Amino acid sequence: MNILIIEDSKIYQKVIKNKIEDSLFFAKCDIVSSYKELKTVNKNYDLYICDYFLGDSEGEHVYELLNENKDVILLTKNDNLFENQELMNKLLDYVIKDNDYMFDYLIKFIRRLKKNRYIKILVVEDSLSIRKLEKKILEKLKFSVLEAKDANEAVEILKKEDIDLLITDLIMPDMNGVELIKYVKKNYDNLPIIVVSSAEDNKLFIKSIKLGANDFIKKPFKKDELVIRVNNLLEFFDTFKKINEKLQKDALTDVYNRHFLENHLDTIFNKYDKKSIAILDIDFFKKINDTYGHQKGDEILKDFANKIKNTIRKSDIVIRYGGEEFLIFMPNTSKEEAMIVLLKIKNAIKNSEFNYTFSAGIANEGKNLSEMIKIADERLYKSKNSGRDKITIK
Ligand code: GH3
Ligand code: MG
Ligand code: MG
Ligand code: MG
Repeated sequence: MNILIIEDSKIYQKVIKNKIEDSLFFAKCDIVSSYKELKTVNKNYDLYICDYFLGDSEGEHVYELLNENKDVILLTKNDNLFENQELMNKLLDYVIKDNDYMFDYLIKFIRRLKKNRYIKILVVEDSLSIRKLEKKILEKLKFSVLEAKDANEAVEILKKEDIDLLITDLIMPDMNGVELIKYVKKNYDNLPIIVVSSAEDNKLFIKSIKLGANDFIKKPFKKDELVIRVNNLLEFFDTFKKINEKLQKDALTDVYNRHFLENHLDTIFNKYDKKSIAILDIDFFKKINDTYGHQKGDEILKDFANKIKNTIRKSDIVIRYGGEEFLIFMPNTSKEEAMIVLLKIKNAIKNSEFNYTFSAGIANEGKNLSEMIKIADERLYKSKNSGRDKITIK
């Protein structure tokens, strides 16, 4: 992202440039110090960060950039400018130069802007003018925006498109916003929702939040309100997704953990008619630990997990089932095909820098997940009892 900083204070220029480039690997900043210098710039920038008063301009340069439809973030100490709603509406955002936190806000905002291109928002609103206003504000922030004039249309769009955020009116003809929220909660549980409605609809607001909407905005709203609430909610959900992913992964080997197995594998398991499960357990691992130390043991566990990950298909799932025990779920796979996968893993380990073997059991019988696991586990023990370094499928 190419950014032009327009600022007459040498100190501010440097601080802004350094803060941005240090925090955002994708950002590259150039600097101009005056309106005169700005006029000599013929390059197009993705973003203009502008001081309002320059030595040779009392804001004219800002209006000029806005007239050229440039993306401008205004930096200013002058609070009065904020009364100018027309100017505010044309800006991407503004930052008040009165404290150090402004840089954190600025950087967060730019980082968000970069991510927004990949975010699809569905706006559901029966009033054409409000719908267009919401769309315009959101598109300025680089979001992809889809529109629905009523809830039924929204349902159709949700079926076809991968929507990241739903913004919905509450009072609409036919199906109202509350009904839409019920539908979304049932079918798209993790989709964030913001409701937008007139202040008189207090009862409906409360009802929609109780049903699971994440935030609300009262009409008529200012541009800032919509921007801040949308950005904040998306940031929150990003963090939530990251934490959730971490919770499901094993820290040492970066494969799924028991938590994932217990909460999600059942649903995935039931989606497929044909499937196999393999359980793999490293042989004499206790001895490896005792002989070479726990750290070496950890390295071997990582090596084993990597060999498995590099061998299986994208649709297969690996889980660290116990200390040195891994479970592989293989959809659309027969026992014989699963056997081939495990032989490939065995082969990969032969070329590893570490010297170890594993035993395994494979199953595709059983009427549910826990039965299939039980059968695979019994076969693993057959492999162990018949001398280890073996794979059992019957
Ligand atoms: P077998 O061939 O019968 O499977 O023998 P084994 O020694 O591999 O099996 P056992 O279940 O007796 O021992 C497993 C060992 O794995 C004991 C435990 O200390 C070790 N272990 C479990 N988790 C970790 C880990 O995260 N890191 C390391 N280094 N060792 C672990
Ligand atoms: Mg309405
Ligand atoms: Mg073992
Ligand atoms: Mg074990």
